Amino acid sequence: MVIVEINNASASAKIALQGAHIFHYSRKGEKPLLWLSEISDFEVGKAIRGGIPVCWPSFGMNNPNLPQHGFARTALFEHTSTKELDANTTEVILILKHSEATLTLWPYKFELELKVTVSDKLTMELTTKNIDDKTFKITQALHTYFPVSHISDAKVKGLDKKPFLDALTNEQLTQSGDVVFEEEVDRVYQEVNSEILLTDKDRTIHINNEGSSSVVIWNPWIEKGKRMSAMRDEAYKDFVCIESANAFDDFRLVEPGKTHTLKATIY
Ligand code: TA6
Repeated sequence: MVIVEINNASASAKIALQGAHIFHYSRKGEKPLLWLSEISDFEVGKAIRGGIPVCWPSFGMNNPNLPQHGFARTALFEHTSTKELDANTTEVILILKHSEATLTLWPYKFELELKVTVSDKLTMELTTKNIDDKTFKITQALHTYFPVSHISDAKVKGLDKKPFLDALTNEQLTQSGDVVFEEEVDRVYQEVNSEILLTDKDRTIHINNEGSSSVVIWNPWIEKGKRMSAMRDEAYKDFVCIESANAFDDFRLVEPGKTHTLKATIY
């Protein structure tokens, strides 16, 4: 698998061209900010388990005609540029364009760009451009896997009183207090427009999203964890997914010639 490796004065990162998949980011002298399964395959055609899968043009099974989480996470992106903006900041651009294969799955002409800025923060800007003559609908996510000291220490703050869809029961509920993990959690929070924090014993991770009002929180817990591909049975204890999304009702319509950008900054 071809990867882009970045090392500057403030951080390091690794991005696979398959899926524009960032699978490592850490600030100098700090622990990695992304969780990566030790037994992930790194096999062409299979999504890497961990890091930041790009789910596009459909989140989950929001478009039942497409594979789960869309096709971008296993498609080969083109690495179009790397710029050293200063000693602490590197910008990488990766692009995916429609092809015969994508048009068979999803009949629209598009250009999808992921701009990754690596500094003391990691910033992703996922821009969808419609170069077709018909409007299309997208749902999407930057499906980030964050490592935690232990799942029972993890708390997600910033979602108190937010409505959410419980994807396990299909119920529409309202959050009360922090999100904690004592069982399988698979929820789509709505109307989210401020910073989210993930805390555990050792640190606080900040997540800021733009161009999005939905955030997915996921941990498979014990039983689903055992069924997940490319993941040890006990791995559910080690990570939480906090996904910067446009999911379900937060879909976006992109008109011909127009763009939509989903931006996430984490540190
Ligand atoms: O975003 C949460 C979710 O859709 C879960 O339902 C879950 O199974 C997961 O993503 C991982 O999906 P994957 O297709 O990568 O196995």
